Amino acid sequence: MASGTALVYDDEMTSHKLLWDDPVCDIEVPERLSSCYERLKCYNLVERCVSVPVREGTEEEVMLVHSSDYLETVKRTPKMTEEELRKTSAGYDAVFFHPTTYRCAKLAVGGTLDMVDAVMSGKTQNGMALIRPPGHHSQRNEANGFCIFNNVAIAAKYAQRKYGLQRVLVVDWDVHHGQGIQYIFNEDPSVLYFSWHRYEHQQYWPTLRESDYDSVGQGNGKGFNINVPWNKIGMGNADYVAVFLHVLLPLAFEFDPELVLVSAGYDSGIGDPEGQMSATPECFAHLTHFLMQLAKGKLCVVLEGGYHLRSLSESVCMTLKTLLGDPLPRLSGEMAPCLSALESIHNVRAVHKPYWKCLMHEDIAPLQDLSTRAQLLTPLEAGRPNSEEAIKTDKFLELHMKNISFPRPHVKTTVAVDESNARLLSPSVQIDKEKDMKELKALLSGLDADLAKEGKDLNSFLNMLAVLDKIIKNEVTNGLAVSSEVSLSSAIALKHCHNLKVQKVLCVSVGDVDVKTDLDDGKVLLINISAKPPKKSDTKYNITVNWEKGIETNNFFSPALGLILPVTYSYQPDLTIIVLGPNRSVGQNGISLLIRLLQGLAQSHILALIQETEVTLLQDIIKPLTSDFTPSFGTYAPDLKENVQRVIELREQLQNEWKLLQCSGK
Ligand code: Q9C
Ligand code: ZN
Repeated sequence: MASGTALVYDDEMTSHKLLWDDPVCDIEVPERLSSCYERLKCYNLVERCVSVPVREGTEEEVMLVHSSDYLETVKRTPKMTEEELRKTSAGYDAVFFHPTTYRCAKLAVGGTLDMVDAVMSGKTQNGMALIRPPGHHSQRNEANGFCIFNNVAIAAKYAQRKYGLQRVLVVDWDVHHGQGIQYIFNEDPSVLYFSWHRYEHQQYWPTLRESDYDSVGQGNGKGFNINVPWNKIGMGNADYVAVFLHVLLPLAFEFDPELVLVSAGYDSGIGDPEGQMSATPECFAHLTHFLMQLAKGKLCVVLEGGYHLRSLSESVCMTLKTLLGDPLPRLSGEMAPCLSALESIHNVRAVHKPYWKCLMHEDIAPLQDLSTRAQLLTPLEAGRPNSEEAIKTDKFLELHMKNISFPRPHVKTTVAVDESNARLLSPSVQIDKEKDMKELKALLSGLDADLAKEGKDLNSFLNMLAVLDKIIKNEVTNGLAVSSEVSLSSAIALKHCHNLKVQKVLCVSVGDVDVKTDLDDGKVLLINISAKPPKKSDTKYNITVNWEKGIETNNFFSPALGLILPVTYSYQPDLTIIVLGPNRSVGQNGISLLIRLLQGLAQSHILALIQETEVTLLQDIIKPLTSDFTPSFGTYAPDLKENVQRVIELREQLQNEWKLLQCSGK
């Protein structure tokens, strides 16, 4: 199994710079690269990566995407005088050439391809390339928007050529539309291109009609181009997460890519003078974490834009930390998407419904008329209140990063099981029998459970508490315990969390599990996934997802992405308990996916409880809890209609309470 993270960086790419006055281009500075690297060093991240040297991309590689005429033009620039460089630059929109530009652009391509090789060969699991000049605006015959060669588009073609890949996903989270990538793959169904971008009803650069949500691709490529236009500025964490959960991820899991490339521009982050958005650095940790669940974890992140140096470098660090498998910081801010974002989400889902099975059963209202809508909305008005942080972003970020930094536990997973599974007891948990037994008895009496348990049962509760304590103390990130009675075990755990002042606990159970708790609303959120219809009606904090096992399908995407994650990301727990009982209607892959996705919450703190009778599951639970695992889903099978309908019903019922469930403006 591949492990490790490739890091591509070379000082030489700082030599490309603007030699004359140009207010359009003067934000694309060499310090963009050096400040990222400095910050990575501050967080001791560089030494944890596999350093991949850059090389020049070859002419052949450049010509996977670009015309030889264009290549020849760029090739002539190193010998030009400043006057000639200016003239050549002026021939394009928002571009500058320097005598070293050609060399740097080749290094950017080569560095990106080296990273793709590291990941595709299994030398590393994933990677990040800190390069410039950026690429996503550049086109077959032209440079555009600071971009010379289209690094990511070349990487997609290269990976397909060299490794025979059938499906590559390109996620462009830069705040500008990567129209270059859209054009290159517009008729190509083997590359799924996703981009969100500041659009303001075509008022914002590059002011193209084809950047709107109704450009879905052409010919064979219909359905394989996803545009999410932002029609207001100020989009933040909730808006970004909502788009991932309701648009990108469902389609991406259905697409089932073999490699994911990210056009990672950080001008979509807070403080950026171009983007004017408000997503904080930790948001990029979560976006990265979501994408790590695709393509067996083969993920290559390539720098594009990002012009607020502090915001850029903190966000780059968050991305790299996540690639390295560190626990994720809590997402800050209220988890409610704004109306303008919901409108965009609705429109893109509506226009893609004909092409994707996962949208098939969704009852999506017709599109709003494009032309009248544009007149109703004033451009440049923030979709959400412009937070005070946007004004003094530097100061804000300094404080913010202090608040969200957290110690990295030395041990990731701890396991407590009975003797028959003793080989799994590593690292084992220490139990202070006397003291812990007293504690357990006190907990049990509060739960009026039958105390006449045989010793063995009490032992399993003691084990569970020992693991739970380690998690709460942050000595380990997550842990697992086997129990003879998971329902009671869960109730004890919840009570114990309450006693230790853990504020909010999320408890997700699968199968026949009935967790009884007398704790106040809000302290615990219970979600049960069960083949049986619920006995009681759902409330905000007690939700039953009635899910029937489909024939030959392991598909659990729609409840995971469309219901459980929106609710739990809205709730923001401090600890997650996952309970696996008997008679589960969710398959192995579904459970792995759930465990992996829930690691985005509660700073990745998870306690997994398994019913004794289900120990055959043990390895399948331990693997996703430890970082060296990447799920594999196989060919997409559509959801059962009845199942999807229940998810939609629940979404409608609960979307006023849990705002991330919303996926339309109505
Ligand atoms: N009035 C990247 O982020 N702005 N490129 C042009 C013209 C150009 C951004 C404004 C922004 C280019 C990679
Ligand atoms: Zn950009």
